[in-house]
Amino acid sequence: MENREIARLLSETGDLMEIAAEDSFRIRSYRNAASVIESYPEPISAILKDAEKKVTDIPGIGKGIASVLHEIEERGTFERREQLLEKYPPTALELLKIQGLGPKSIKVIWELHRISTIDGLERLCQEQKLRELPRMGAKLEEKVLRSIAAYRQRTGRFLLSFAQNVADELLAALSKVPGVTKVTPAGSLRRGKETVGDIDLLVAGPGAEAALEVFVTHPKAHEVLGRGANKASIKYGLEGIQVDLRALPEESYGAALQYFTGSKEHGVAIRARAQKLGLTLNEYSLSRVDTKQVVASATEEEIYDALGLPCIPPELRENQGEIEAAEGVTLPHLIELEQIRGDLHMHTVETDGRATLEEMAETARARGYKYIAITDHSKALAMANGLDEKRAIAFARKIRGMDQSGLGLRVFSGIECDIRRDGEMDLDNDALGELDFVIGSVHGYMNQEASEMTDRLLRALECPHIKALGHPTGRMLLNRDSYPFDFDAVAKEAARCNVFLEINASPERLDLSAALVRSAKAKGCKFVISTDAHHPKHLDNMRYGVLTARRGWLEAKDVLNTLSVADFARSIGAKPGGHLS
Ligand code: DGT
Ligand code: CA
Ligand code: CA
Ligand code: ZN
Repeated sequence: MENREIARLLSETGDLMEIAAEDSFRIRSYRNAASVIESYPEPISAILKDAEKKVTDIPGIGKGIASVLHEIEERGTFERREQLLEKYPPTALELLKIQGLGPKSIKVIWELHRISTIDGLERLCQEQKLRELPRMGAKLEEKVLRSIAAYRQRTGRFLLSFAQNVADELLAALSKVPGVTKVTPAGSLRRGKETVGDIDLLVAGPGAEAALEVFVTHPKAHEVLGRGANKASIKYGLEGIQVDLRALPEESYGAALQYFTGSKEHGVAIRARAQKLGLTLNEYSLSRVDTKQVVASATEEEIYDALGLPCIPPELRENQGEIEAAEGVTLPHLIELEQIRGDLHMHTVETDGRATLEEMAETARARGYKYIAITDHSKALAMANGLDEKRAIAFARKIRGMDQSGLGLRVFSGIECDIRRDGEMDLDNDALGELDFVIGSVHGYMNQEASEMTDRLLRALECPHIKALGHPTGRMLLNRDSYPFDFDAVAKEAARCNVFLEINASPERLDLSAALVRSAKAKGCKFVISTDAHHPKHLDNMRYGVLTARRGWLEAKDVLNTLSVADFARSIGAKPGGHLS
């Protein structure tokens, strides 16, 4: 079993234990083990099989969890989990995804009404019976109904990073098939959309048909939904994401790529443009309507060129003005991953990160970065052992006095300072003033009224030391929407105060969204793209942040962390010290 699957079994069991109101310490040990295993570099099942190794040597894995792991390795599940599943049906876990309902409520609903499904819960609310349960009310009932609607809308979609990993596994297998000359993702994945409904892959070359066979017989193709002469669809892996593969002749690859990349709206607008030019475009070619002569088909560049346009980057293909911009030669020079020179949001073992400053710096240096900012949490996040004023000042001084020559890049002192419920920063100005890069973020009290939240954010922007607004809307993809607030007012104020808006590259957030990035740019905002890494490998998520920035039409000059280290230090007014020699 893969680490990801083991982690899922453990964390689900943690959720079931919470519904069962078990000891919180034990619940935490399951969840903690799940998170350790999920990011563990080696396959846990290999360690379990290896007589010379012990899983208990992994930090976060105690004896109890170790025996659970052995049981999972042997029979794919474990006793504690089975007992809980007897008591609470697995559908109860789905209820945890409804905002407004905690494990305790789910337990009560199950015990009093034997309801464990979303449909059942919806009926309960419609019959106004939820409000009669202890500590619930009419307001909660309305909230739950709204959450159910939102949940239904987002289910059936997957995070971009998840889809990318699945695509990478399949692309590796397909590109090995003899005679396959091209394999590419298309659809929303290629456009870098933050969530993906299904994965669309294209393959070309004399080996394309053989590739179809490899595809439908792939060990993780748990279900074959359809198989034709030149296309097939499967459900992949435990999560059952759908993947469509199309086999194409090489000469129509460009036309197919253009067609299946979409978006549908972009495709419609492009075909209308073709029509005006006396041309017709489909997934095989662009050709003349009158003579049927093929004008272009092998590459996307040739197709756009024949339509009098430069090739429009996939991230912009949403019919949101990109065709007009291409026509007027005003398409932006979109930012590229290689232009990122530093990462300005990351956590270490000082708070809830998993690695030391040195380990984070080394991974960042290996990526070619010239600088990073270490931004651990502030004291409001007591669970994460957040820094108080004293520790924050000590950290700033340590960085300033440090000989950084061995690190190979410059480390700036920073903090992710909590924005308290009233908009006051969690640390005093004396402490914040010592740090080079202060991010202000909202982590709690997210259910305030829109006006209250707006005032809270506006007030935080007045803090003289705040440099960036972290994950500005608080959304968690497929999980939690933005808290309500007046985004335009906050963006305008951020532009006025020179506070950078963060594009948080964590695949669960991608916050700001592309649409808000574009709207904030129009208001004069500047941005920072950061990973919020809690582990060195999270630094790799930068690409998702850059994709989101590209979908928001950003250029390198809109993004703070494309600056050279000297320009960056100057622009944030960094204190001297921490020099490389
Ligand atoms: P998704 O899968 O919901 O995240 O979004 P897409 O964009 O990947 O959509 P999908 O998988 O249904 O189709 C892939 C592409 O194929 C889509 O972006 C454009 C093209 N396409 C599919 N169906 C249609 C259609 O009915 N009309 C047009 N014009 N294009 C279509
Ligand atoms: Ca798709
Ligand atoms: Ca599809
Ligand atoms: Zn945060």
